[in-house]
Amino acid sequence: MTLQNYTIRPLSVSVGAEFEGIDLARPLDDADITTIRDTLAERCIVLFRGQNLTPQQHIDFSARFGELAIHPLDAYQHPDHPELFMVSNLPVDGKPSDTRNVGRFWHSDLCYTKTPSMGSLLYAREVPAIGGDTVFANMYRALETLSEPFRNMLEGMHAVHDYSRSPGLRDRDPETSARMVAKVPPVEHPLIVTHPESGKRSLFLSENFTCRIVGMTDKESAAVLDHLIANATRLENNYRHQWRAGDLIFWDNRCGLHYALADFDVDDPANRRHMHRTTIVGEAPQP
Ligand SMILES: O=C(O)CCC(=O)C(=O)O
Ligand SMILES: [Fe+2]
Repeated sequence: MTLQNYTIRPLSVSVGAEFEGIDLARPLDDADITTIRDTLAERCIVLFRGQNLTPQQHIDFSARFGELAIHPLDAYQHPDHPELFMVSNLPVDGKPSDTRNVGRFWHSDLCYTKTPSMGSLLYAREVPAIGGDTVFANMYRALETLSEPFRNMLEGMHAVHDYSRSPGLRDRDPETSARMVAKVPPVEHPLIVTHPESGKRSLFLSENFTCRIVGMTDKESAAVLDHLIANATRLENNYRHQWRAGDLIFWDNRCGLHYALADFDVDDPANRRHMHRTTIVGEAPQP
């Protein structure tokens, strides 16, 4: 049974699927949720355009996919809904928002924690006329497109993910950044992981946060990590989303990376970009 009539179309060869004709404010049954889940695990992101959701409706839809995370760090939360992480360049109490430059490099959300996020649902409330796109990459393909000898070398290896490498910390005052770093000590995760739903294997690493491969020298590690990110994020392996207000993108943090472009002036009041994000709790990545 399905409660709404919709169609699904790919967004690019490598990444993404759009559900057309679906209204997330209206009821969806378990079969619809399963279809969304399966498409997400296969395509790494799913897009729903033209949505008109209250914060509660956004939260209710997200909660059908798992427990919602409250961001572990000092984040900018919606005043009435701590589950909503605000990615916004609108001033807060007359001061520039701390989240006006979130995600300006290739990453998977909360990869620097023991249990990284399963997925995030970002809902665009206001977007600039031009700029502020988000780009996504498919980490199954990032693994598949490596040569067999290279893949064999990575088999069984672990990498260190360390929040203190975040370039965003430079924007915070030293006390806040020390407090944030103390909350999330470095963790190790397998470099090659198995997606718990699709059963397919993918690479698991981010730029900056993923700082070292266990057992390698610093130089070896840097060369390998650079190559893995460069290969993962080749243009052929991307989908670039130009946001419209009302778009909601659900991305899978277990098999995809994303990058929020800093190509517009975030401090120009004419460029309002205001998004609400929910984050689904995930499990420790398994090899
Ligand atoms: O603003 C965006 O497009 C994405 C920012 C980001 O990395 C996130 O919300 O996880
Ligand atoms: Fe992110």
